[in-house]
Amino acid sequence: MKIGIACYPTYGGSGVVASELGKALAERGHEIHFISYAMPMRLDSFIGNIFYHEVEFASYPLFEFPLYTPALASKIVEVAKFEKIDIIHAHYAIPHATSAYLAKQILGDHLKIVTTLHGTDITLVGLEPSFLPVMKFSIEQSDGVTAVSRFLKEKTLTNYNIEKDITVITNFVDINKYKKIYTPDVRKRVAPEGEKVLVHVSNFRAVKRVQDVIRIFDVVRKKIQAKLLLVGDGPERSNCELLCRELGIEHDVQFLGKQSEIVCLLSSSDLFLMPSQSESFGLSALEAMACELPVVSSSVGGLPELVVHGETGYIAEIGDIERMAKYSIELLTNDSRYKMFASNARKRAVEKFNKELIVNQYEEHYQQVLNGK
Ligand code: GMT
Repeated sequence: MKIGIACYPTYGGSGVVASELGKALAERGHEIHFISYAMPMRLDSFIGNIFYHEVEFASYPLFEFPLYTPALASKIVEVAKFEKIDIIHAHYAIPHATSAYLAKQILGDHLKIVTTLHGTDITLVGLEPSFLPVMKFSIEQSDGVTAVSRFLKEKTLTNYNIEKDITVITNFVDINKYKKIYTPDVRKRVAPEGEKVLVHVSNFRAVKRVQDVIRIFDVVRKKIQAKLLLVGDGPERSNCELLCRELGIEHDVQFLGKQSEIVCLLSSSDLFLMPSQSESFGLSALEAMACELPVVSSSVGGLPELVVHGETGYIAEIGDIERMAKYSIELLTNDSRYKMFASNARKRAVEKFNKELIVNQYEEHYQQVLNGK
């Protein structure tokens, strides 16, 4: 198949899923054309069968805001026409599904659109009155729609009052790349006194509740010797640094910023924290599980579909810092339970969310869309 992928290129779950999916499809012999305003983060090396088309958008004194939606639509038209694309896969509905719809109107019905709903495109941003009608329409006009969790599918159907068949295709992980590796040097640098290591990876938006991560760690640290690794960057970073200083724990917390080599850091850690306010799936928690890390998370969104309470980690109400800290301490002080959870976490990633399995589901979905089912 010839597949065009329209996605955000930045540090974020939808761009990661789009890039990893494109790479996996290219390895299977499909021709993949990425369309975005910058090179997607994870397309960092040359892979045959993968092409990248940059969306250019002109500025003009009259335009107070960049007009990305029509510029993206024009680029989709150009790529689809000249590269003879079969399917445009729009990742994150705003504005990708809308631009794809526009392109289809220009090119005709033979161009098929698959839209994957990722999270805040449905639960937050898409609900804004200024987006909602366009979102609903663009989703309804897609030939195929997938959502990354059962939770997100239900939210879409109810919030947008959509009567559309939505296929749940979860996030996935490359279990050969994401696996525990031996990292004695890094571990020694991170935790020189043999401390336990807690880790959190995100884009530091308010929705991730990174301050809760710090408060959970503060409670844990009072009971056991521990260090906290914070990976990623974003709007909440300064507030988080301030909080660490206020709590007097700044020497035990390392802000590592955006990191591309995450496996080594996960392998040097013991427990992953994800106390999000909203999370349609939780890709970074899955990547941690594949590296044998139990996860302590909030119970929101799709997280209970990923984290099995009492088997691969624990879940608690949003903001219940005491409980999440209690669960963390329980795991970090009980060696046999910890080992069982760590191995269960890896097993669940391998059995339910491994790349081969999920990419098969996307291929099947494309085929159904092309067959008009
Ligand atoms: O909604 C977002 O936060 C943005 C989105 C992204 O593009 O980074 O993240 C979402 O998509 C990921 C990949 O499908 C999911 O694993 C995340 O759970 C989801 N984030 C939220 O729902 C907050």
